[in-house]
Amino acid sequence: MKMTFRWYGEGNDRISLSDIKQIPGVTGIVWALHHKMPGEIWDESEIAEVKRQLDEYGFNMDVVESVNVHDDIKIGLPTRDGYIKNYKTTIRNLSKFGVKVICYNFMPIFDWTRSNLFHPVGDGSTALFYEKNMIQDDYNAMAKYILDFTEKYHMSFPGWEPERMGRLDELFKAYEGIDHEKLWANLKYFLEAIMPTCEACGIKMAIHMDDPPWDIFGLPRLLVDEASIDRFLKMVDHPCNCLTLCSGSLGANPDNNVAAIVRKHCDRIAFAHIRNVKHFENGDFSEASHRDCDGDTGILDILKAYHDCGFEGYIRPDHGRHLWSEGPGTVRPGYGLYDRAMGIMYMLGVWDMLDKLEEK
Ligand code: DNO
Repeated sequence: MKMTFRWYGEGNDRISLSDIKQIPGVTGIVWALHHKMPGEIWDESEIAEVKRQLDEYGFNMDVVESVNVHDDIKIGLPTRDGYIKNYKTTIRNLSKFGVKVICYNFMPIFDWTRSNLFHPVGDGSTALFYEKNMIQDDYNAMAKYILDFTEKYHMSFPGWEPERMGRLDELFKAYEGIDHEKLWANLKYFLEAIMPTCEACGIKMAIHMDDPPWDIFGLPRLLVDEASIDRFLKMVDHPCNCLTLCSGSLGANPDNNVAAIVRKHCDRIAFAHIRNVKHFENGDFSEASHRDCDGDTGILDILKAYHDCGFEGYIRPDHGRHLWSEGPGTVRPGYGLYDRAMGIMYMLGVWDMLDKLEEK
């Protein structure tokens, strides 16, 4: 496996490349052009600038997260073909700089959704939290909570662009009538259109799991469990049609056995997100440290499954808690430095030991 770290870019992340360089084992930066709106072409000159920055520290830029998919593609509007054409141009431009994996999602309107960004964990740290009752009908209240936060602290979250969030009612109207089957069909249309470009460019499209893995606010969500992953891979059975297997997204549903999914589909997992989640009886969940016993995701079983399968793809610690000096205004929710760095050391510790045991 190849260890990576997500970085939001110069001027957009308080963590520096020099900070990341000091974490053992990281070879690549998971990056994106975060100022781009879904549907916009990523220009070569902009990609070249990021490459220059990463080269200075000897990091590769093999994985991009995310090139967001325009709503018209997800809804299946006639305008989708123009946006798909742009997407293909972006794929070609990225491949010129050696990019190998594009992580994206096909969630309608919202990306990951939480009710509290800084929930006390109990030891002085805070973490992202999902309170089931808070995410029921009032999508405007939930979006307002997130947007007030991003506005107050001058940041934006990928997938939560204020331009899109500012017309939520309009977006919900546009998605009216898009049920699971229509969304599956639109995903198939998109993938079939871009697969030849991906193949020619040597790029794998790695879909992110839906987070949380169930419908929210009446919007359908597709990548939620083993059966839907089976369906997805069969639907477009192409080696460039791959997964970003996010243990925390899937793990929010206690019925999901992530390690079993790894063993079943390891050859189609291009990118592994390792995140730990702790469940509460009432359906709420909190994110947790990467240590196995701090959550219910089965981090050790998952790492063992990747190791047993000889996983050679990219991996990164996903959300971490906010520690020590990290809090609102000083850290991107879920993307602090310390807990993710500790997550890497935990994962590498487990991995190195598994290597050693194998040698015997
Ligand atoms: C959460 C991330 C996701 C992911 C997108 C990919 O923090 O893992 O937001 O980047 O869903 O498009």
